[in-house]
Amino acid sequence: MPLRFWSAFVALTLALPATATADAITNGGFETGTLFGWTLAGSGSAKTSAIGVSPTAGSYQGYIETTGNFTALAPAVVASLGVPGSAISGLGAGTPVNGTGISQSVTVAAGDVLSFDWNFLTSELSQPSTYNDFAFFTINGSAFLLASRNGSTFNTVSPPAGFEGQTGWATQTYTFASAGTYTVGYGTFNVGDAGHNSALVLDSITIPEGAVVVPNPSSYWSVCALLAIVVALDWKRRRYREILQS
Ligand SMILES: [Ca+2]
Repeated sequence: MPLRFWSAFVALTLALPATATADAITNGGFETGTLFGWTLAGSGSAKTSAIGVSPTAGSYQGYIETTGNFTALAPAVVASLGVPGSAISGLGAGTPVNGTGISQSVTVAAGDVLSFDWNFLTSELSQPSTYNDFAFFTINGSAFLLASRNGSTFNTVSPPAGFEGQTGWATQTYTFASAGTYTVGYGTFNVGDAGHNSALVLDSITIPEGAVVVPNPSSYWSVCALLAIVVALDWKRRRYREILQS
């Protein structure tokens, strides 16, 4: 009996399939070192801690900015994110001039939760408040303000090179009420002018899809082999008893 118990125990243990967590977001940690998986409108890239901000996970973080030769005019960024201009003006941060957006399409189940880490950097703090640069995220046509020059609190101690302050990392979540395919986007804009850089740094963008069963092919053969041993030993034991009784 003990032998059979342990054989069965081992067989069941080996039969347990491995599980892995799938994610609806592609390259949400930017660990490819690129913006692979994201549609870019403007000036953005994956950056290491060399920019003076450390990623919240891994070696890379996403970086999009408001100023520079490769930024795009606001209408182009807004169109790329798939949101109406009214959604951006509705944020109340001012009329955007130029900046950058990244986005990607995701398919989610009802109740799935988008989570991400963000940090807003700006060099507008020494400028008049008219220049209210801001950062936001978008979900299928709706926009949500993350930070602005006038509305956020900035840490101005040892700011990253080229900036006067940073909000520091914060985590934001969004729960999808209904299943479907959505565009998730991030953007940052200059307000009032096209100079004095601000940037939105992103990391650990994730929409966990729950545990997915990943069958381990070798486990089935292990189970078959162990069951064969159990059956063989049982047959041998019975046969031995029969011989003793005869
Ligand atoms: Ca990362």
